[in-house]
Amino acid sequence: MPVVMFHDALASPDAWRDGLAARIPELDFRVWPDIGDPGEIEFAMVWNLPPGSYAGMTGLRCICSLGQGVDHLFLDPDLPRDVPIMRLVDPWMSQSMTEWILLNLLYFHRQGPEYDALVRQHRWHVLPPPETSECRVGIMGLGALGLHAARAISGLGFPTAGWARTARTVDGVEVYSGNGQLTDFLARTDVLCCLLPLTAATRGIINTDTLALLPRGTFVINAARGAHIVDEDLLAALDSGQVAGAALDVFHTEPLPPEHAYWAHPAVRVWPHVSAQTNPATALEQVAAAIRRVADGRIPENLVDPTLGY
Ligand code: OXD
Repeated sequence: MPVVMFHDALASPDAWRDGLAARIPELDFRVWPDIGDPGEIEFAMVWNLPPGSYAGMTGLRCICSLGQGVDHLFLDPDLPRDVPIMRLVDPWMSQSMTEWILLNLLYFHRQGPEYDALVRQHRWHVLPPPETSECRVGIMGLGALGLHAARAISGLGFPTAGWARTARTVDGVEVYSGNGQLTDFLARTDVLCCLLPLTAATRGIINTDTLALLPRGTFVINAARGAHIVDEDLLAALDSGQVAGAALDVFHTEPLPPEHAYWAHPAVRVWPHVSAQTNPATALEQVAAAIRRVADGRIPENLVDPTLGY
């Protein structure tokens, strides 16, 4: 069985160690930085491993991101380029993400910001009811998470569109693709949800230019990465009313620094990166399967294309 290394500064290794031991009793599970001879490590389970840590891992056969995103791996200039990279694809995480998107979409759609303002004034006041068929939702990114959310939102009756790098067909979802269709996608979007992978092509994609293409009063939801948004541009759009509000789960710097303008902005809902947390209970099986495949000399599933960065 491959020698496994674990690193996640934010999570305990215990659930992973115990869960993997229950499935693969003979597994040699080591927690970074106490990994012994790095040349013995064959399978690395990592989240935000400090750059340069793969030095000496000459026997590495798989790197497994302990999350759905893999952008943290590419921050390391010394990431071994010839080792297959896999990520988690977990229906539990997709469900969790969809719930979080729905929570924020429905808060906006059901006039949560307006009613909260009325409550603060102790005012009992009834607004005209909102019309679901007039609230057009646009999902940027139609990967495992984006598709799950798009299907659920469309199932509730919201006119739903997705924007992806390449064209595809999704029942109940109008798909726009490539840079050529981004303008049309944004122009028809009243609630914008970002679920894109973070790559050189998507960094800063939500900026003054793209925000200006949205209808006035759009609500922005970001559960992907903080770096998809140019913060100053979003804050300016919020202050001008071009954007009505935002629900943000991810930030350029996490934890969000106490002095950041998002904390105090009345139209911003700040969340501490919890939209779809990694859950060892549901993700263990696929990691165990990947370790067994590597042991058999096979390639694991859910591989990332390093040239695309996701
Ligand atoms: C992930 C995340 O990528 O939690 O899974 O951000």
